Amino acid sequence: MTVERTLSIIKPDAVAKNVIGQIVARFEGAGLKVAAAKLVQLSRAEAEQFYAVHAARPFFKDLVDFMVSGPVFIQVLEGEGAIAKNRDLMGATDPKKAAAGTIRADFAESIDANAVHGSDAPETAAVEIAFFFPGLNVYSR
Ligand code: RTP
Ligand code: MG
Repeated sequence: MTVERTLSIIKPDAVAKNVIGQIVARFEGAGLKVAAAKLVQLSRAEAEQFYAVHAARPFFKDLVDFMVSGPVFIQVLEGEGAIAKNRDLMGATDPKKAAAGTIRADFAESIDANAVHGSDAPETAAVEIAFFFPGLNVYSR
């Protein structure tokens, strides 16, 4: 396995629930390192651009409304197989279908307010990291 980087977003519902630390602890507990992090309020334009791949989907407006409804905690996570590892830790998109013990099973409310985002492939991870952390500095430790 190779060391990868992936983009994680702790979405407004989980930030509002005050569980940033509990979610980060799961990433760290699985061997992922936080390589960058920031708490930000997304603009509509940023949320629309970030989820542009879903622009034609019926849920797009609800998704953007939700992503700008409060601050989000955005991280770059680094580690062996980080992209798939993060997706495993997150669980299925719909929390009702998410496996027990996953972040979405434990913290998500609904398919819209589903606690976390994670990049789904190396190509999307690279684009998403560059979108939120242009000129990223990564510190060895
Ligand atoms: P994400 O991109 O946020 O990590 O989630 P994902 O890969 O598991 O799911 P994706 O298919 O990329 O969808 C992005 C977000 O759109 C919302 N969604 N709503 N109502 C619906 O049928 C529906 N489908 C997707 C979810 O909030 C999902 O996280
Ligand atoms: Mg996705």
